[in-house]
Amino acid sequence: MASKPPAGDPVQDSPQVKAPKHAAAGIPAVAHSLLISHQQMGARRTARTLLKVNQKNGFDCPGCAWPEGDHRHTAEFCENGAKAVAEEATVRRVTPEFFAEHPVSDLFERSGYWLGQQGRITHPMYLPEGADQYEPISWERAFAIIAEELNALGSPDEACFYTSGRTSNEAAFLLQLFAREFGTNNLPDCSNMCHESSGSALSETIGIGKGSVSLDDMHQADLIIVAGQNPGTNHPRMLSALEKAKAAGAKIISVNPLPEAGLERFKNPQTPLGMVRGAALTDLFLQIRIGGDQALFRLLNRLVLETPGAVDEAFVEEHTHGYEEFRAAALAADWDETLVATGLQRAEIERAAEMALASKRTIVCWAMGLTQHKHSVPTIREVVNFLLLRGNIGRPGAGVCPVRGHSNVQGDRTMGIFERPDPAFLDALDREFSITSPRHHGYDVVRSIEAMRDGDAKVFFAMGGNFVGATPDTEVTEAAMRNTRLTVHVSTKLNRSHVVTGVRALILPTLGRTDKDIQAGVKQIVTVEDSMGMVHASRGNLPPASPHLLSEPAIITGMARAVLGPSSTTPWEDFEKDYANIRDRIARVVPGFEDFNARVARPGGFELPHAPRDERRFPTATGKANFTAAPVEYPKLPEGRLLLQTMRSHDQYNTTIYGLDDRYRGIKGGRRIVMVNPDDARELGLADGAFTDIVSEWKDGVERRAPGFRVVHYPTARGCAAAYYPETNVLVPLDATADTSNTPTSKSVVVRFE
Ligand SMILES: Nc1nc2c(c(=O)[nH]1)N[C@H]1C(S)=C(S)[C@@H](COP(=O)(O)OP(=O)(O)OC[C@H]3O[C@@H](n4cnc5c(=O)[nH]c(N)nc54)[C@H](O)[C@@H]3O)O[C@H]1N2
Ligand SMILES: Nc1nc2c(c(=O)[nH]1)N[C@H]1C(S)=C(S)[C@@H](COP(=O)(O)OP(=O)(O)OC[C@H]3O[C@@H](n4cnc5c(=O)[nH]c(N)nc54)[C@H](O)[C@@H]3O)O[C@H]1N2
Ligand SMILES: [Mo]
Repeated sequence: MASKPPAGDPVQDSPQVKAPKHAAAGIPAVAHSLLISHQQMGARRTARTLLKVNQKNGFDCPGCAWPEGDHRHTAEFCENGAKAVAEEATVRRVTPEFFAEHPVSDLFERSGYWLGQQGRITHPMYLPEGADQYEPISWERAFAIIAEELNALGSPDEACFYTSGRTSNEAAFLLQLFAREFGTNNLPDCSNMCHESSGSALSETIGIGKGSVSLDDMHQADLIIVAGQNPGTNHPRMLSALEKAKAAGAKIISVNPLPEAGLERFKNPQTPLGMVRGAALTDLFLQIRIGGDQALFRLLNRLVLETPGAVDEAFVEEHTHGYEEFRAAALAADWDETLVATGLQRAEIERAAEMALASKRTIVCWAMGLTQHKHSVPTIREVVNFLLLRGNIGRPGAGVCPVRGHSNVQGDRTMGIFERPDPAFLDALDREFSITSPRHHGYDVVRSIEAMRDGDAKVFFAMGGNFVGATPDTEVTEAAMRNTRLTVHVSTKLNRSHVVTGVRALILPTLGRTDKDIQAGVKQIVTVEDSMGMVHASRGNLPPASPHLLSEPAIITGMARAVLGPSSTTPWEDFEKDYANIRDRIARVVPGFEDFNARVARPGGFELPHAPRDERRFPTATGKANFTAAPVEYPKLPEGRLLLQTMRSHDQYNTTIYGLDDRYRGIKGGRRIVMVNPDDARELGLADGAFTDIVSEWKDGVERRAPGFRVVHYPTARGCAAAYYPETNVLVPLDATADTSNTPTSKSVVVRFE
């Protein structure tokens, strides 16, 4: 089973390699973001757009989900936020003429980078059965086709409704309402591939699947541990919070197989001095082996337990459950095994323990480096154990901080985008709309792919995202998509999912965050929830990319009316005319949104309740915060193999590629690179600059191959390798998923080189 890199791509992928950087942001960051913005938007539009990012009367940055502070700079933007905005606010257009010139067979041969660079899609487009060309179609006809296919299904469970995390609260609420009224909980979302492991671990242990810290907590912490996260690239505004925490005396430990520039030193573009000199951020760098984090935190827990007076006995007694069992397991943690699992020195772990013991307020932040492994859920539970031991949850300056990806991925979940909804949520929804939601669980991302592959799902609808590009096992996924009757993508830009289609396909172009949204003559706002549970309004201010676009809520209401017909008593038309009507319903269904319209009108929005943070109340099955005692796991590799993590470069937003550089890591002009520790490379006979195929090994014996990668000798931890996603998704087996959360193990793929 061999795959080839996309051919016919006019963009030459020929990586140049220089020494990695030791600081993030600064002057090159500002220069680079302005360059990309000018290319996509021109000078006037750049100024007009960037001034509105994350301002209280502007739009929410379509980049990451890091919160905005109360005191915003005039240009509260970062390099990668600016790139995300430029990508959406581009003046380039993909028109019906474009599709006439480029049949699907041509577009199929292009890279994702090329597809995205063509600009905003201007018209609804339809690919009829047997055709090789998308043709323009009216909205009415598009909705009729969806209705035809959905209503012909043997069961509503033969349809899947995917959501990516940019979708507003209003659109997400409508989509899940539509799916449930139609009769299915098949609501896979990008979370399934992202922070699902965090949600699973946190709901079980603290009773809510969300982080417990605010920005203020970050500023007040004594110790912040950043594990498995690259904020310099993926959450650049987080560096300002880390800088502020440091200025107030906090210490920072980073736990990562790679020395990431942003965590070493930050040159704050908002302050003249910071721009030049920068602040050192990391006090202790633990260069861990991929997948060694559970072992690390388990041993840290042993060291805390062995230190007299270190455990917050009162907290443990009053608020937790399962302590004795956990304590026994943690005391049994073995030094030798931990050193093997982590690749760290004993002194480094002892130093980390000293810092943890010296801290009265500790926060642990994490992202994909912790969530995308087989044992991610027990790993994150061990992080929770670590925090519970010293009472570091539910007090200022302390807590759990899973740093979310997409700008509204957390809000989409709050709105009910979930294949395993809480029965209480469904009860409230049913009462409000006089419907009967299905109670059986739906498909997540991996199960949706399996269902399409096996012919059990026949219609695939995506509210944003790039399902084909973002999911694992590219060849299997592509075959699964082709096995459907109809694929529908609500999109702003062209991507791989538009060229690997069902028998018929629709592209429904929509407004983005930056676009002005006018319904029935009135300018609409939408709302989003950030990584720290703050809900606020977002107002686009640019003329839409084309007069033929519909907003996401308008697309859902149009589809709902066509599919459900007059028998639906839901007032879809009212929802389309005024999104305040949607918010009134959200206020009655979703806890924490009481008086939604009034509260979101306040500048800065409002904070959602969080029982562990607000009142040290833990709504778990035991009514307490749960210690857990899972056996320690870590990856064990056969001879001559490395563990590959698939990650983001500095010039991409998930499957959207902004450019071919990864500036902080010293890579220029190409993406098909694989980073290998020089000592491993020598043992494996991989010269720097040599080209290799990466072959993944999995128990099914299927050979998954990603050809033609340039070897880069790079200071990653021993036994580990790193390459970019989505080029390497072909290597991730569909059934290699995390226990409990079912998240693809994109950060631990066993590979060999040929
Ligand atoms: N500019 C930009 N911003 C983004 C995105 C983007 O693509 N571009 N994507 C958004 C989304 S959806 C998300 S989810 C986030 C992703 O944000 P991140 O999680 O920062 O993204 P990744 O590039 O996957 O980086 C994973 C980090 O974990 C480290 N790592 C890998 N394996 C391990 C391990 O086993 N242990 C430890 N301790 N570390 C490990 C890697 O070296 C790397 O530093 O960013 C969001 N923001
Ligand atoms: N190997 C590997 N795979 C991974 C990961 C990894 O680290 N390694 N990370 C995983 C993670 S964390 C995530 S979150 C997923 C991301 O998966 P997705 O969210 O599905 O992918 P994106 O690349 O963010 O989607 C980009 C597309 O979204 C559309 N879009 C952009 N803005 C809007 C909008 O406002 N509205 C609508 N309707 N559409 C819009 C555009 O058409 C664009 O092409 O990928 C996952 N896959
Ligand atoms: Mo994500």
